[in-house]
Amino acid sequence: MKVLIMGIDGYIGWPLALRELAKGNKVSGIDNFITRKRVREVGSQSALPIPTFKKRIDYVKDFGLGEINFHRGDASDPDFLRDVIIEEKPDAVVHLAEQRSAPYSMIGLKQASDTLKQNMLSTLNLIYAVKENVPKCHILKLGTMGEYGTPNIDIPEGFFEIEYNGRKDTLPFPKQAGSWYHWSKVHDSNNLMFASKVWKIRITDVMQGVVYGTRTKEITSPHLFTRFDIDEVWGTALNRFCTQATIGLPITPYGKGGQTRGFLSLEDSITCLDIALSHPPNDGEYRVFNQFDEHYSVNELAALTKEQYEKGFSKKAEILHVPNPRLEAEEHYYNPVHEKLKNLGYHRSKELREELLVILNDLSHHKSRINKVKDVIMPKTKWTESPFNL
Ligand code: USQ
Repeated sequence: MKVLIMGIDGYIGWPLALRELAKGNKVSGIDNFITRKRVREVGSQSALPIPTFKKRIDYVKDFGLGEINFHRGDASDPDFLRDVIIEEKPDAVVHLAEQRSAPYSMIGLKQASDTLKQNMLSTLNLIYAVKENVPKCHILKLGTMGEYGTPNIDIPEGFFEIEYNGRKDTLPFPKQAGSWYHWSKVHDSNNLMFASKVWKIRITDVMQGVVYGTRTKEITSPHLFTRFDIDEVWGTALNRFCTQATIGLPITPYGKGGQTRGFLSLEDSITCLDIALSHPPNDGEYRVFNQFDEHYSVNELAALTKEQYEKGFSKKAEILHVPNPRLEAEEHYYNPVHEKLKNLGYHRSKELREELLVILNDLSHHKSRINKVKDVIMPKTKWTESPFNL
């Protein structure tokens, strides 16, 4: 299979490239390195050192994994993306090339507008490039569990059957995203669903939870590390908690800490994407996968991180509830269905406690690097105060 990975230099794009190469697939990729640039702009860096992309390609060859055909450019440029699709003629495109930080999108108008424009344009460009050049190609698009928000009822996988005024239909589940970033993914989902209907494109829209971890089966050496962000803008909950424990900062659940989300390890995220690639949808099918392993509150994750750090390193870790910079429900019902990937063979690779020790151990070798960006770990980016209760 020929797989084109958009956003191949990213946290998920890189390990996915390694997995697909290891499976003997032909891998090409695009990236404009904007995440590297934006992380530098907030005064941060990946906690684990990562090589330049040129070096990455060399290491992949040295490890006997094969070759990556790389195209540097911006997916929101339609000509660039179309030309790559024409050259590569992929069987599947994995679209990971979107601005992925909720806090970044809430900094101000410029960041909100860049997020909405670039994310929606990249998806629209991909839809057209596929429709006009490789109409049988499978689009595997990374959406987010955050598209659904936190409704007070169960969350289905994309669609649900509803009866209203005596009539029944199967409809997309209502979306209630909590940041401009999450809304950009909702708009993408709507556009993909429409494209699939009118042009019979095959689409998998993955509603992924929060990913944690430093390793996958293929990341056997620091030369192959993927990026690992920890600052308040680019880092995500559990990865940040492990980092905070590692350098002796308090672990920071925001507000009451009852916010509950679906989580999964990096290894499991890559496995799920690979399963979706190996089981493409039919012509004209738009399918939605809820991709996470288990749901946890941030309080539970903070407590587990503290427990594992204290056990593994015989040192104390502290938990500090800081004022919530976001506007979000801090105590709520949460019960999303996640069956479709399991039905295709997905099962969790490791227990969370075990994975936490792997992350903490990797980070323990990079304390001085992390300490250099210590000042950008505490939350600063605030959702505007609002009288509305989300
Ligand atoms: N949180 C804390 N303390 C922290 C950091 C986060 O309590 O130090 C809380 C947040 O308030 C939030 C939850 O943890 O309630 C998740 O926040 P996050 O920063 O880990 O994740 P989020 O902003 O939702 O976004 C991340 C990725 C995004 C992906 C999404 C999946 O950046 O690309 O789409 O997770 S989901 O959360 O399911 O929407």
